[in-house]
Amino acid sequence: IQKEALEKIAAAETMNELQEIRIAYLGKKGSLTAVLKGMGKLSKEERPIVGEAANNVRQSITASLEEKTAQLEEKMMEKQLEEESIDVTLPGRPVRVGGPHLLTSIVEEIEDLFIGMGYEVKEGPEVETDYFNFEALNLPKNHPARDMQDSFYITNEILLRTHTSPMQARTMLEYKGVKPVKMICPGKVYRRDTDDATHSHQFTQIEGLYVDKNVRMSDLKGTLSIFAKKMFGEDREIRLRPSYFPFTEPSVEMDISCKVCHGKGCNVCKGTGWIEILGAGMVHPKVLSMAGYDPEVYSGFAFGMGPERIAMLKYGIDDIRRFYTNDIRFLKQFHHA
Ligand code: FA5
Repeated sequence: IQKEALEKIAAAETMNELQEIRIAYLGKKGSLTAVLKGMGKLSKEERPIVGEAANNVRQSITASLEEKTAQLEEKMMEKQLEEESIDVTLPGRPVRVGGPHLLTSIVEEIEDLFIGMGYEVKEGPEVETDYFNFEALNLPKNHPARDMQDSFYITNEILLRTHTSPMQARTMLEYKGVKPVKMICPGKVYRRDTDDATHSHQFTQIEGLYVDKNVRMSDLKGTLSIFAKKMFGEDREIRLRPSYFPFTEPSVEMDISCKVCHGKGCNVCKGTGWIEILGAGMVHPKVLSMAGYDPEVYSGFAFGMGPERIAMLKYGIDDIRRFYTNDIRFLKQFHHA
């Protein structure tokens, strides 16, 4: 039995095999166990001799099993180390880093420019009340100019804001008619416009508002001129055209000079050499007084611009939808910006 067991142990290659050998010899039904069980049938003289021999065999098999188990464990460990080892001399795989979206960069650039002129940056709700989106801006119910901005209503009184102008009224109320106000507010706005190369149903605006004593139209023109030159270069001209917004009087639209281009893919600056980028004007006295500022004491200007249009002009982007379709080949071009 001993010889046979030791040979089998020496030949075993796995832990499972060792376990089987242990059961075959030392288990309850194992062959050595059978010898020990059969001792009762032996004579008094034979018993101690056979008993001692059987115990020796048991000890030798047990010791051999232990030794082999240790050997196999060591082998497994070596194998595992070999398989899992890392070749530190292999060249690494490049990690791709993302960058800010072009629209984010443009908005931040505009923010920085106005922060430099003493403006604070505010944020307002995208889900807005009819009161702030329209009424507080001198657009009472049934006012025909409400049609200028086709709206997404949620209930009768709540809608997705159609512009960032509600933040004019909200900020003035916050400052309670005493402190001067100098803020810009970037954010998403929503309109039931049909999407095309220059229109989107959801786009970005940046509102600006400056209210103080003795703010004049020439301050507005100077501010916008500085903005245009810093954004597009010293050689750019601006042009203010008379316009109409119910919340400013007088109202203007600002065009910026641009190179005329022709042909396919030329949607940004066709024909005239000018492109509209924002609406602006002197804050209407009614808007001032509704927000608690005395129009006899305070005056102000406001503007609202479209950063998508500004980026299109700056980088010659032909279609506003490129901002939202997120083609990585398009976005990657602006990661330096
Ligand atoms: C307004 O929304 C006024 N609230 C702006 C304003 C603010 C006037 C303060 C006076 C004082 P308007 O609808 O023209 O105005 O939009 C302003 C700018 O948003 C436009 O000049 C244009 O740059 C951009 N814009 C308007 N509609 C869209 C559109 N569908 N998709 C992309 N940009 C748009």
